[in-house]
Amino acid sequence: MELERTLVLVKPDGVQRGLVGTIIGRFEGTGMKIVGMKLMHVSEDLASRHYAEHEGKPFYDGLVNYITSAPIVALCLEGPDAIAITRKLMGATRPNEAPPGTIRGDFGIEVSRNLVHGSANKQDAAREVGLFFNDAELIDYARSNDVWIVSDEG
Ligand code: DAT
Ligand code: MG
Repeated sequence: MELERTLVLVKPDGVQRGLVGTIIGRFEGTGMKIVGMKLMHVSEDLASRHYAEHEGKPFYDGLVNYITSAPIVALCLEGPDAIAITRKLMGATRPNEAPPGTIRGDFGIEVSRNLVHGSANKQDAAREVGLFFNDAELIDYARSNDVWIVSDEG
């Protein structure tokens, strides 16, 4: 399995509701490695670049208002298949379609307050990690238990 990096955002509702630890814990629990993490405000400019694919859609203005309305926590997670694993833990975009056990299924009700972002594919992941983190903010390090999370024997 190829080592991937992906962008995760705990959106303003997750921060406001005190769910940062719970949400990060779900991702950490898999063994994915946190290689970048910060509390930050998203500017209008960053929001419009991050959500460029949605520009012109009916929910776009609301989406930009929401993501810029209060602080978020941005994370870069690393691991084999990190993009798909992150999306699986998040659940479907609409919380009412996200199964129990997923972040959106367990903590969300409405699509416009769905708590968490995760990059959709490799191309988006590379672009989005680059929007939220500079090189110095992404830390390469080993963990003593890495061999108990991913076998080097294939
Ligand atoms: P995802 O966040 O699961 O990748 P997406 O990329 O299709 O979903 O949309 C980005 C965000 O936009 C999504 O998390 C919530 C919001 N959104 C999507 N569709 C919406 C809709 N029909 N009404 C309101 N907000 C919506
Ligand atoms: Mg998306």
